[in-house]
Amino acid sequence: MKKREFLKLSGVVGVGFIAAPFMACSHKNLEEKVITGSSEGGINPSVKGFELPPLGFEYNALEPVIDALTMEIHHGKHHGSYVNKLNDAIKNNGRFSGMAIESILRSLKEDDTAVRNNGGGHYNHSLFWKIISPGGSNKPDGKLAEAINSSFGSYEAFIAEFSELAKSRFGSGWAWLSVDAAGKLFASSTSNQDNPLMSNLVERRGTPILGIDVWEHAYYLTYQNRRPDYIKSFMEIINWTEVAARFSVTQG
Ligand code: MN3
Repeated sequence: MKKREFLKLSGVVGVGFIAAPFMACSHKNLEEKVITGSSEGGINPSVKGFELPPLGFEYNALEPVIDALTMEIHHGKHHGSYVNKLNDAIKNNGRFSGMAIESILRSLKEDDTAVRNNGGGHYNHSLFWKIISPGGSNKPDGKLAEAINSSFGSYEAFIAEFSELAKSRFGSGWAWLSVDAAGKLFASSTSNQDNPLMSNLVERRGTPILGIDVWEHAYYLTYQNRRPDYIKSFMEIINWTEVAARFSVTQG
C-alpha cells in the first residue's frame, strides 16, 4: 500500500505526516486538525484545535474483551479530556502553534508537563482505537511477520515480551511495538502518557505501531485487579492489518 492511500484509508497520523506535513495537513480525512496561525502569541480563534477522533465502531463492539461502558468512558471522557487539555496547553505555549501532534511530541522537553501528558494522551489513544478491532484478531503476515521473526524470534516470543512489559509496567502506562531509526522493530514500555516518539524523554525512541493501554481505566470494570487477564484478552482484538499498514509506512 502506498503512503498516500494508507493515510487516506485510516485517517492516521503516521510518520508520513512528518515526512509530508503539507500533504497531510491539507487532507480533510485526517483526524488531526493542526492548529495553524497565531496572533499575539495565541491561537487564531477561527482555526480549530485538535479534535476527538470518532471511535469507528460501537462501544459494545469489542465485548467481551472490552465492555461497552469502559469504551464509552475511555473514549468520550478520558480521551476527550486529553484533547481539551491539550488545546488549552497549546494556547498557553506559542512554541507548539501549527505543529502536527508527532512533531509536538518529538520536540517536548522535561518541563512541558501539560503538553506531554495531554498530547501523549491524545496521540496514544488515537493510535489505540485504530489498532483494536471488533471481530477479533488475525495474525501478522508478510513483511511485518518477517520483521517480528527477525527482531523477536517468533510471533509467540513477541507476544510474550510485549505482555511481560505490559504486566510489569508499575502504575499507569503503555507497552509498545515500535520501529526504530534503522527500521527495526522493538518492544518497550513507558509510564503515564509518554510514548517512543518523545525523543528527549524516553529511553527507547521510535515510531509506535501498536500499543496497549494499561491504565486501570482501560480495564478495571471488567477485570478489576487482573491486569494479566486483560492483557491476554487484548491479544485477541489486535488489528494486525492496521499495524502492518503502519509498519509499511515506516519502511519508506
Ligand atoms: Mn487510556
